[in-house]
Amino acid sequence: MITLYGSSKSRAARSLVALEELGLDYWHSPLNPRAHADHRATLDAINPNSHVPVLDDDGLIVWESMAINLYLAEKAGGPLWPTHPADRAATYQWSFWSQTEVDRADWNRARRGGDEALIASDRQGLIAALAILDRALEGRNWLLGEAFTIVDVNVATTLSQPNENGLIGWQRLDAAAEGLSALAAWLARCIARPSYAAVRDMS
Ligand SMILES: N[C@@H](CCC(=O)N[C@@H](CS)C(=O)NCC(=O)O)C(=O)O
Repeated sequence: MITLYGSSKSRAARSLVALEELGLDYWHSPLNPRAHADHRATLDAINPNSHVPVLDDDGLIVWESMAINLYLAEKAGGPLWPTHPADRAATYQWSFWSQTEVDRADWNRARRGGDEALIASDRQGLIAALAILDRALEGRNWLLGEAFTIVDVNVATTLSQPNENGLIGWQRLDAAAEGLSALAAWLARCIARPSYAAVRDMS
């Protein structure tokens, strides 16, 4: 039995999209620790970091959205999990890149602090990172080429959760308006998938 903890309006959306794409049976517990003290207590018992998402796979607890998604995709096998080591290397590379270069802790500080200079440099830094992804996507439908795989789920959901309608990061950047046309087209393909629609409707 698989349980995924975390509201669809949080980073848990990344793992909910992965579960939908992999076609796995699971139970969703939409923990919202900021709104409910009892949810916080439940979360603290399964993740010492007190963050969602958390996966419980028959008693195996995994936290960190990218770890959860890579674990699920490898375990499920099938078309979302690349068989060639070079493709798996690219999968790890872009998944970790999305966390260190896009979902950065220091950029979260800009969001909370309200410091205009920090917000402007956050925006420039995000655009510079996105330009790297844009170049990698030129001439290809998906990050690994012709096949949609788990790395597309990981990077797309980090950039824009289903409830964020294709706008990127907390500053809600529009890739097309920034001239990132390959990235904009790829993101549009990702968010048009049924998995995004399914998660958008969840609690
Ligand atoms: N790197 C973690 C980040 C998880 C994270 O920051 N989750 C937020 C929700 S979006 C959280 O649980 N924050 C704790 C809180 O809301 O108190 C991951 O990707 O799983």
